[in-house]
Amino acid sequence: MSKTVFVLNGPNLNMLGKREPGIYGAATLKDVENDCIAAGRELGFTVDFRQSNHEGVLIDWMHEANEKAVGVAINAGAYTHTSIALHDAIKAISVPVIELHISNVHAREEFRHHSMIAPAVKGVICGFGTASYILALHALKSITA
Ligand code: CA2
Repeated sequence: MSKTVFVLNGPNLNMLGKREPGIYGAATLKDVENDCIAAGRELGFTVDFRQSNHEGVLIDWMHEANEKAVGVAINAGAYTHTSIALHDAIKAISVPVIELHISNVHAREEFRHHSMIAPAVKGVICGFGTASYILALHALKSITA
């Protein structure tokens, strides 16, 4: 039986493929969702893929994941760099969380070098374009029974 994983996306990721293709690529968030669903199927996961521009919604989804999912992959967008509340939500749940980024945040502006959520997650994947999502699913597979 397949296990559910949540793939969560934070602010502005609904713009993927519509602006800044030089940084984030040409794929839309719908393309990424379809790729995650297909990769998830191969790995034995049912992927529940969501995006919100609102911090509190992402926190509610973390709590929901704790009840419904075996793990979470999150691209928290700019909340990565600011959100103590998201850090606390990740600490408050018992399922593993993988932080992911499309771009290599360490090769970009200084303010993107620090992640508020990195100390709370199991591991971080960044810089592989939208393939970072697929790599995060593989990471979840490797750490869930
Ligand atoms: O590289 C990533 O995945 C980021 O999480 C993307 C965030 C950025 O704030 C992080 O530092 C790194 C930004 C997401 C906004 O996505 C857009 C996509 C297309 C056009 C405009 C924004």
